[in-house]
Amino acid sequence: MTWNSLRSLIDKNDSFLLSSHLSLDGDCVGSQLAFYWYLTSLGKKAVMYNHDPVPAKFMFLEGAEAMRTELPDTAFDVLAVLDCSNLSRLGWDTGKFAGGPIINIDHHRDNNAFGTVNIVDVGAAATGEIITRLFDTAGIAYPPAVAEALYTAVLTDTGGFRFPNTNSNVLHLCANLAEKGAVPPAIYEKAYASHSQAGLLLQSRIWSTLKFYFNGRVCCLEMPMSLLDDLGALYSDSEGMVDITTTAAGVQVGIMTKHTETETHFSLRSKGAVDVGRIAQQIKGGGGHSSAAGCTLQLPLDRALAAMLAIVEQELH
Ligand SMILES: [Mn+2]
Repeated sequence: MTWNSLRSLIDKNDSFLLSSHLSLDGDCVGSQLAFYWYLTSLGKKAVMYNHDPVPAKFMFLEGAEAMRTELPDTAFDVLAVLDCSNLSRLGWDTGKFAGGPIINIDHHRDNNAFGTVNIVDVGAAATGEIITRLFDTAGIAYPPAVAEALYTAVLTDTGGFRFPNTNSNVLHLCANLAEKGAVPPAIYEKAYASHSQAGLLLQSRIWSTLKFYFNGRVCCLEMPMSLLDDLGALYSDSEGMVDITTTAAGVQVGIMTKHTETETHFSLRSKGAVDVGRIAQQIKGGGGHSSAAGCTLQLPLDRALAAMLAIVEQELH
């Protein structure tokens, strides 16, 4: 049913603008590339536009160079939003699409069903998983480059098959993608083992901030944003560092701050005992999944962290 309504919306229209949430991750990139391939294979006109650029490590994916950071002037029939829980998370003004058809394919729990067609499965590990299942259910044969994009989406949104969303369905799906041409060790190397020297130096500085709270139940890392300029590193070089926080035995909540003098962003992680999505939702604009979430406070680090720890303490077991 969902596939039929998606397919009829695609059939009735000719041009599509694809977009994903701010600060693109592997799922945003892989899902867009796969959906872009599908639309163009049908002879449709499609453009991928995002507020933020593709992280360098995902540029190996075929078609990634076509993803733009400048909104095209031309009109589009349909806005297709992938891996994004609401329109404001896109980070750009979608006003000109108001009232027109919008496709919403996502797995975020706080997705507000903003689309004309909504394919939202909060049980899916990645939007790439939803798209793979749509293709497979519809019997669509896709080339190895698309299998690679979809595998990258699922690999990165499961933290390299480590997060609580990793299950037998996900592993079967990825085995299927490997059979269709995705090469797991090659994608691992691109996604997780292609740091720049400045990026690895940045990580060493972040490691050195490690602290524990509440008898080891909370682990925290800090990244002053000024470090990026100091070292010539990129914001994306810190991606995945937050996951270090939950590798200590006994940790229930992992926190990584990214802060300037006036603003503190929190990335939150859980191994399952605590719902960090619920923690993030207590702060305006925050949200995410039960095992990975984020929010921002317009406060300097010391005051923001004190406020966050007070919220987290209520959720600990
Ligand atoms: Mn995702």
